[in-house]
Amino acid sequence: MQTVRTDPIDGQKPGTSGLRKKTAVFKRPRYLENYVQSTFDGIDGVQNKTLVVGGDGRFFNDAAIQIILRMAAANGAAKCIVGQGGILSTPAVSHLIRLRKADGGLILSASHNPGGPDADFGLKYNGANGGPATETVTDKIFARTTEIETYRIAAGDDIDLERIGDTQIGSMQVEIVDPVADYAELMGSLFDFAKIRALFASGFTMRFDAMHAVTGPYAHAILEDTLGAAKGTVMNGVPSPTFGGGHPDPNPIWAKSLMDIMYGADAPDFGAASDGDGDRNMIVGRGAYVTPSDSLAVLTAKAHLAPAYKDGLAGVARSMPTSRAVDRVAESLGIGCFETPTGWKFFGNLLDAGKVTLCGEESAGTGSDHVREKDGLWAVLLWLNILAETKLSVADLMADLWSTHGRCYYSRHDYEEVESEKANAMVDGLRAKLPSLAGSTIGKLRVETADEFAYDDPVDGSRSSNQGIRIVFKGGARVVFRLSGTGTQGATIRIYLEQLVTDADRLHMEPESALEMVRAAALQLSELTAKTGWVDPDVVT
Ligand code: VG1
Ligand code: CO
Repeated sequence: MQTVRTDPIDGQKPGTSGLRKKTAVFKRPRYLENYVQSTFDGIDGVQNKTLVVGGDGRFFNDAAIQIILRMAAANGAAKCIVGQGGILSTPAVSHLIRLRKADGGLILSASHNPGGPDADFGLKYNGANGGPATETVTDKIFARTTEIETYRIAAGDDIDLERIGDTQIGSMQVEIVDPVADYAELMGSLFDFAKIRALFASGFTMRFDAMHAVTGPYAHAILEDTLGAAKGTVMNGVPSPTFGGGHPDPNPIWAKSLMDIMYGADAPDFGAASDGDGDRNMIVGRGAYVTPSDSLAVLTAKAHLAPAYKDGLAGVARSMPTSRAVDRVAESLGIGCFETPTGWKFFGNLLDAGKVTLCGEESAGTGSDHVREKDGLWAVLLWLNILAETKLSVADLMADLWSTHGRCYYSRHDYEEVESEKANAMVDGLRAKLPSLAGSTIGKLRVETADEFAYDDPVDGSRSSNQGIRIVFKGGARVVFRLSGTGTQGATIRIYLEQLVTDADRLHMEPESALEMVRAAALQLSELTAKTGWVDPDVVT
């Protein structure tokens, strides 16, 4: 065991989910070590604790795990449970923490951000409920990064992460587990696998794009080996340290090859993709892309068709920028609908308190009370269960949702790597205008309410302020402005556009034209171009 003298680091306050930095920053001497020690200190030490450790397989995953294990040993942890090869998806970590009653877990991932020596790395801590660290814990970890003086690490050789079974580092036990088995069993307990197997046996076809990221082994085992989907259903199914040089973000831009298949001749019945760490999902039918907000609404409307949710839902929650489609479904079901700040950590209390069963975000995250993270494959399996029960196509299910509840046209525009001062100036400008906006007319739209979202947690009473600027217009339009908390360079401005349409003859328009008026109003209000010099977004989803 060694105690190494060290200095405070520019840890930066961990963002929407953990700390993300360029890989080169994490590889600086003592950087990872300082952050890991700060994390251990921030959770009041790991003495006699059991931790789950795993990551999405990106560059530096395995080397970082060896350091974390030796530090856990030197800090007195009783045991670490590690995915074979260092691999565990985010939802699989969440499940393992809960299943094994561990004290917490460390997930090595920068999620959908690219991986590699010149790309991004990340580390997040999840607590004993399996969910992301709360704001309070995050603040404590951050505080330690600014005052840290020493870290502890055990000497010794690397351990073999490939060999399933038990080893020791000093007096700490290390158990290497199959990353897929427990997760697959959980999925089998939630869904009607026999029905889904029968669906595939009847000729139903699917493509699942694992994007060279962590869900490959999970999707092979569950979709192909267990449910009988044809070999080749899973594409890009082997995790790669650089995600095949790609950007493992499941949206129509970065999963374009899947989109081309789904909109091409001979498209399969169903398509889906997941992200770097396996917590996001994209759903697309034959020629029918489903926005994540609409997906949450459909799943809410039909979840009772799957065994785990047959008695109905306690309630649902969505992040504030997520479209209000699910609110309309929840209202018709007579269940509660909560609006939380962006990021999964805010759903944890609602799930733990039994107030909600399903949660979702516009950024392709959907999940339920089976774990405390969003869960990409879970969402895909719930869709499959619903398709198997209803025998409808994805396009039919969408048309049904829209004709019953109206359609919330939706789009997010991202402006990436904007200079931070300019992005902040834009937000400050908007903030200053808020008090005088209600009742005014912007372009062709009349403002109903304008505010900056603050969240009062109904369970623990904590307040989270400055969670995005939202402007609601008469006639069902809304725009939200926020700065990303997951980027590693400059600022990313996100503009979220929404327009509700209930006229039967306007339910199948191009989203761009349905959103034209609210987009114009958003640009006028924010003075985006004048304030930042930007005109067109980098990514539109
Ligand atoms: C983004 C998404 C947010 C999500 C977060 C983490 O955050 O907008 O909805 O919870 O990523 O997801 P931001 O602050 O950049 O908008 V993941 O899959 O990266 O863990
Ligand atoms: Co993710």
